[in-house]
Amino acid sequence: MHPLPTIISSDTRRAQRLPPNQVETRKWPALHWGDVPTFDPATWDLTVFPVPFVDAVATFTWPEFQALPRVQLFADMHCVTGESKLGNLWEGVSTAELRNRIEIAPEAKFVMIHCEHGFTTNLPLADFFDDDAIFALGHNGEDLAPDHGYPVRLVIPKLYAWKSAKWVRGIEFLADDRPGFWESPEHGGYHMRGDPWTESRINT
Ligand SMILES: Nc1nc2c(c(=O)[nH]1)N[C@H]1C(S)=C(S)[C@@H](COP(=O)(O)O)O[C@H]1N2
Ligand SMILES: [Mo]
Repeated sequence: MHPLPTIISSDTRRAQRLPPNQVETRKWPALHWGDVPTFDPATWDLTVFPVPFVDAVATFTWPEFQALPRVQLFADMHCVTGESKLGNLWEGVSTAELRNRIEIAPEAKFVMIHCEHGFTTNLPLADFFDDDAIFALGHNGEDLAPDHGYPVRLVIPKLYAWKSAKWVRGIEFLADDRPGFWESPEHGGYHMRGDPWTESRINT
């Protein structure tokens, strides 16, 4: 076995690793809305919405997704409620790997991530394709636990952790930004981008 290529998230090289008003936690609390979904490898798929910004349907079955090339990612994680978990070693598929396999129209500027049970989150395309953005399948040497997103979650280290959507099933490219679950006014109006370093917690 060759060792996996390793990505070091640039935020882990900061002299001060904790963004403003965050405290470090060594535990790993599971935080989410709704129930932990059950995973059925026979019916699971990850679908890239085909229209209007991707020209062909791209659907990955569980065996297909598992066969994609893997990377390791060393990254910190910051929950908007104030806890940060530093120094995670994730294993997964970089979002760049997805970009290499689909044709995305230049009009696409945002993505909506669709998860089990209807959870969604939106993010700018540049953040989705950042060099430390991955679909994680493992954490610190083990498969993800069900309550942390098994089988596949997004990890976007530079944004608050609600953008690191668990149980991902669909990717929708958008020309115009649209609020996801927590970003919607009825669920608190969390920030459309959510940068922890500028404390972009709520849309103002
Ligand atoms: N599908 C889904 N993903 C989600 C959430 C959720 O409610 N549903 N919550 C987010 C929030 S608010 C946080 S802080 C992180 C927490 O990740 P963890 O439970 O692995 O610590 O997951 C994010 N991903
Ligand atoms: Mo969170």
